[in-house]
Amino acid sequence: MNPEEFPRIEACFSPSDFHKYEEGFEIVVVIDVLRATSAICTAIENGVKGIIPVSTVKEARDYLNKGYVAAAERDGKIVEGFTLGNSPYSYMDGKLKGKTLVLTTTNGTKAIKIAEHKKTVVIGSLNNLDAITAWIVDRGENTLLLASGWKDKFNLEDTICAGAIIDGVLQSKTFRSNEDCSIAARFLSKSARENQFALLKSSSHRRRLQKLDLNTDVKYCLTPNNLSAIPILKDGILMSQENVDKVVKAENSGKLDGEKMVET
Ligand code: 3SL
Repeated sequence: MNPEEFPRIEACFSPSDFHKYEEGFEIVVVIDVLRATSAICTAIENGVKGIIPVSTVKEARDYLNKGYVAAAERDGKIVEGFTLGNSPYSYMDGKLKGKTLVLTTTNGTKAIKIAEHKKTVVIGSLNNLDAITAWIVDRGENTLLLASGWKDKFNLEDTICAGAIIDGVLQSKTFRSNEDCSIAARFLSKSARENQFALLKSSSHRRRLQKLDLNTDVKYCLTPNNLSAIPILKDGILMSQENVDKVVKAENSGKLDGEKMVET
């Protein structure tokens, strides 16, 4: 195939820029290294059946009042009235295995909601770096990496993660990448390769979380390839490919609608 015809892989630095980049991309990978997408990958890998991303604390509270397991974070802290936020460590012990939970976070779930009209939305992080890279290559379609940033601003860690994914995908020699955002992300990711933690020491988000005593979370979220889960949005619920296949199979045989996936 002529390289000009290869599918594209590009980065978008912030949800506020999404409308400028989204045209022509039906696959969007949402990235929020600190901490939403790291927590989502961790939860799915540890057996959580589904995660319903919602935009507002009010929506999460409504679900909570109806008996759902619900998690809410704003400005790095668990919102009053909730016991769960976006720390990956809350989703590792298997206590939520088989459950569907509701999640709202400052940046990550907002980015997911912005992209939800696309054909396919998947979740990327440093934790599932190689897995998501291989998934993108395997799909072979135009793919946009959406960095969640911080309150619509650019951030280092999501951009570095996007750059690492682009590098990996381009190694397959079956994709192309043209945008300056993507080139910049690759440069940043190369500088970070030696020591992610050192480069990100000065990042604003890291400083914010350090003040909240969340260094352990930061270290975990910056660890590449400790997970292989690829959460996929299906009918508004993030789930593993295995569960997506089950839902599709059941839908096709008329036995189940999306709602039945939800077990509180
Ligand atoms: O998870 C998120 O949306 C984050 O951007 C917020 S935190 O500062 O990492 O808690």
